[in-house]
Amino acid sequence: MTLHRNAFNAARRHILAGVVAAAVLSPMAAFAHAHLDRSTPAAGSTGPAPTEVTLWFTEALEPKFSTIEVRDAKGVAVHTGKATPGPDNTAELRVAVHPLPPGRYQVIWRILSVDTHRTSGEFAFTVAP
Ligand SMILES: [Cu+2]
Repeated sequence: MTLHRNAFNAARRHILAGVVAAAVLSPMAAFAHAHLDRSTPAAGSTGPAPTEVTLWFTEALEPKFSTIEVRDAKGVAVHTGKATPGPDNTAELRVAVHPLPPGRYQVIWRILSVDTHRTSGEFAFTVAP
């Protein structure tokens, strides 16, 4: 009897695992990967020095596994600390930057979206003199 019950439980666990896997896998096919929707400063823009760089994506992110780097024209990192999620938007990621002198800056982002897909990209903005 115990044996039967164990076998039954094992079978049930197996079916349950299948159901969970199906539930996890099916939305993946439906969702597009997270792409950069917009940012401040905007890609290609010229303007005043920002105190932080904020990126909004097309899908929710896993902030722990997502990064933003900001580098000056010499490739020196000018961001301070780690990228953090937006206060009430799971598709938002921001990073603070040191006071930025005029020049061109590169933003390099690597993110893990909640559908477990990794995407990355980069863009530049310019701080006006
Ligand atoms: Cu995806």
